[in-house]
Amino acid sequence: MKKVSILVLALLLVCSLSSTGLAYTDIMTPGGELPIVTGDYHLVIGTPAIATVTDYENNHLTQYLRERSGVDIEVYLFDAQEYRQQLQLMTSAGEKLPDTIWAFNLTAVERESYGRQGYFIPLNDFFADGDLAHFFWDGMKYVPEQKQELTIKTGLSSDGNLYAFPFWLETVADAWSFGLLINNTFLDALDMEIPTTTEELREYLLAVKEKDPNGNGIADEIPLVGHTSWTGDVINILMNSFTYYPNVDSASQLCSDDEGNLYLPYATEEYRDGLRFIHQLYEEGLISDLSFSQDRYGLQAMTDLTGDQPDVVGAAVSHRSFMFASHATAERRTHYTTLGVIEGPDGVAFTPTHAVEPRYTSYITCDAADPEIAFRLLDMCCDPEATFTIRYGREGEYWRWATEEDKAAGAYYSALGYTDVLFTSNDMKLAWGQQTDEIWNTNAFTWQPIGLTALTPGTVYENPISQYNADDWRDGIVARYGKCPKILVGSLAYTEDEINQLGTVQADLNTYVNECATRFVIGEMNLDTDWDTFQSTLEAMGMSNYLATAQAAYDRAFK
Ligand SMILES: [Ca+2]
Repeated sequence: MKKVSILVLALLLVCSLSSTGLAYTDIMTPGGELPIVTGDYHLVIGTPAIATVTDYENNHLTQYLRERSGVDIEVYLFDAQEYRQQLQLMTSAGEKLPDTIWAFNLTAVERESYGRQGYFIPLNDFFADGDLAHFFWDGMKYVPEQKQELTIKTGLSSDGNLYAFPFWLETVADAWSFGLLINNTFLDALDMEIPTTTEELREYLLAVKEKDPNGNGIADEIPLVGHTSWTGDVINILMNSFTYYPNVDSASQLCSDDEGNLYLPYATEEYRDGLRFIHQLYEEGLISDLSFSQDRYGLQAMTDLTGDQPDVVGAAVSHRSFMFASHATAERRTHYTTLGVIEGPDGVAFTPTHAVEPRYTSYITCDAADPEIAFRLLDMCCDPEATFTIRYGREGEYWRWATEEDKAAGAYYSALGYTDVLFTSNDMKLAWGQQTDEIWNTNAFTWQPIGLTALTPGTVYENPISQYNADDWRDGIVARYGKCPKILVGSLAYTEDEINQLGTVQADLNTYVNECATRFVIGEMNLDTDWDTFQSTLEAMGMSNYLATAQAAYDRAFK
């Protein structure tokens, strides 16, 4: 501990030589005004070079940032893959760092380490200054109230410092994309309604198996199938009719009751009940074995059919876009209805989701001559015009402000209360992901909270399949939206001691649980005779200690 303190002190001394302190410079305008500077000012932004960006210097976004801020921005490119190691080498060699580093995916531990060593400066005071953080605080109106406080809190290191500038990227749909799509032509053939409970689902799947809903006289139907890619986990989806279980995008499998008492769902009897139900479906031949081995393309081969090929899939666990090569125009897209939640025998009806957290990937380094100006530049990125330009490219070509006509058409997610229409990129060509010198192909420094991304109009399509695709998916998302516990547990800031003590226990537990869950479902493990061994193995792996440590970290940050 003492050794660390001396190192920190030494580094702070090195850095303080190049710093002019917290004084505002004569050329900086008041917060919220643009440009940021009214005289010559040079500043270096370091960022990993994204392969699809053909030119950073003569890049529309670079020019835009320069013009709007008044800052003479130099882009220092790190290697696309090796940027973390590069930064490590630069710091250990005592090289001068860029003033600010953007789109750097560091872990919370790495972030804290650079912060504690003095390479990244704490930004708490900058955010406390409402002027400096003008666009940030103004943009908070697009963040749901219960998440506003978390914007900074979730990014705090265990020493209480915020070493990164938080940015949001949350669409309405992404966190609610996990669930079932059901074959409505089979429902019609079987004269059944859309199932809303686990028992109705089981009855439907049995009927698909036994009653030849595709009418070809062959028992070729596959009642329920998922895949091993994103959104394809059959057990995860069905479990949420018994106990809440977060999806794969969650920072951990930790759950919480309404008072902030954490628990691990796989240690509960409700979880065992869920496995019993899923095992029963499996035993009855209602869940395809392929669910546990095939990737998304395997499912696509089963559902993206044409011409005389009969439908075979009764229900799919997937994102709709993984079921078809082109989901907006696929011939069979209209055969599938996106479901909301399925209610279990005790009334549990959740959808697996995760706490969407801000991105903490932009830093101001100890070598920034005027951290306020670097901060103002990041703050400028929170302005909607800047954000849309970073995300889409130039206004008018790649995105535009909503017209009266767009507004009259109504908002796409009006059912969720997002009734305003602000902008659209519908029917505009996108630079995103392409080889481009228009943007930097990253969302890492955009302010796109859910309340901003939702402000788009509904679109009227000429192709009825495209219209069905847009409407059905939206209706499914709306039906799942918010069907989760009051508290979702996100990333926790562990202390260095806790990290050393925990080691890889979180990942190890998760791997072991996933493996056993599949084995319980397919009958390789028995829910009556092997359950206690399952629990005692989790215990031997360090489950209780992990939970207690997580609770302590949670309490420090949120209680
Ligand atoms: Ca058949």
